[in-house]
Amino acid sequence: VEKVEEGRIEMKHYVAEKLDEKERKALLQRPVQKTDQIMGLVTPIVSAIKEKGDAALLEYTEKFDKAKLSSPVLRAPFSEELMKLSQETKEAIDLAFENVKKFHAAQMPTKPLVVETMPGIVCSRFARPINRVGLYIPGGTAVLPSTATMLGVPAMVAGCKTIVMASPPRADGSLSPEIVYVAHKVGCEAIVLAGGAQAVAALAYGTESVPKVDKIFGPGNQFVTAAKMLVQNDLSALVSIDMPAGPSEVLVIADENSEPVYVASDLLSQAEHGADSQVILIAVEMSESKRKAIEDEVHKQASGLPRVDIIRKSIAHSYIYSVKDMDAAMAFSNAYAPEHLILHVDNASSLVDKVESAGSIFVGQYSPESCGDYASGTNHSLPTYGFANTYSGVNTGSYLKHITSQELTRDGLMGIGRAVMRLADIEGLHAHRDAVRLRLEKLEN
Ligand code: HSO
Ligand code: ZN
Repeated sequence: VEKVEEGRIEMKHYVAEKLDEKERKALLQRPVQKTDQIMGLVTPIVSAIKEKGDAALLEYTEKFDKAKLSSPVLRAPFSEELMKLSQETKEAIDLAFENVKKFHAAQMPTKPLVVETMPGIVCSRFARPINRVGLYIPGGTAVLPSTATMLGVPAMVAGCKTIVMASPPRADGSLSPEIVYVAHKVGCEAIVLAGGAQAVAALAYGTESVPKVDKIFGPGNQFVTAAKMLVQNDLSALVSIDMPAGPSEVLVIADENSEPVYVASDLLSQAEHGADSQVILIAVEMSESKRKAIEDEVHKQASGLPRVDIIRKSIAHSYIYSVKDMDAAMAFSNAYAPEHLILHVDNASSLVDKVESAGSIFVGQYSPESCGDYASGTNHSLPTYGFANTYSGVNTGSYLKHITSQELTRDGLMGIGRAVMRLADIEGLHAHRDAVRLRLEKLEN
């Protein structure tokens, strides 16, 4: 690890060959989240909403967001007044909306899956929308209307009947007009003017004015995440969540031919999200001078950004990792399972087949993460913290459930009957066996 100049914004540097197995493993670990402490703070908030409904919700919004509201909910139709936007903003949102809609509509299963497993036995599977969904749109250090599009469009495309959004209001009680405009476009029926654990609890249990939902989506800080986990575990809420969410992250793979200006800008666009974000650069067979050029760019670009203070903190637990070849880079990336993977190398598309775990991939130097974050069509709600090894990002399927069905003919039952009776006997479940036996006996007569 090199010495850091005073004030310089610099990532740590490790060389694969100089690390032992234990040190390499440690690099795969995300900065630790203090979940116990957070749970202790969130539990009473969730209980208060469950017990006192709107009154508690209004109280927390006044306490945490400094907004004194008369009602915690905005109901559709939303007035024009609430979604006043410049033409340029409107056009940008509309363009993003259409791309996200195109890509997510194409994910909709078109027809039931039907398979005849044996003569006279037909199994099928078809999708139905989740009835009521709640979408959490973060406020905090950055308001993210793009998240309203990413969560709202697939809900609309999937055909969810009730779409409810929740987002913390500004101190004057208003919401960003971009969020209201997207809510209007997706056919959202109510917007809860609340944030944090209290908003999640209101969606999970419902209150006098907040409609209860069946599934809660959306990123958020540690309080939002803790509340989602808590309500998911409360069987009385009967609510599920999209995925466990952690701090945002990116892993960039670059080599001697990569453009330092682009590489640095991609690292920084993730680093500016939050102090807890992590950005990693895998340098493949890279000369020291190329690496220095990227480091210089990181410092130079970061110094001119309004969120430089956040970046200083996230860069402090970010690093460059030098490896000898592309196989080593891909192996590390697959083990880390990044939320975003950016391939800044020639022939980037030929590497896609080698990716085993990642939330979303950005292929080649003209595919910055920003495009996926806002407008290319893919979803930006992605698994973090290594959960990309088992979870998919939010997609149209996240708003659907699948029902299976089977229909047996008389011949079908005769063909399968002996096996079913035998298996029921093995389990000692005679009612199961007899449900087949009694039918077969009748058929034989
Ligand atoms: N990169 C974020 C999504 C986002 N970026 C929203 C800008 N706005 C998800 O990790
Ligand atoms: Zn982003």
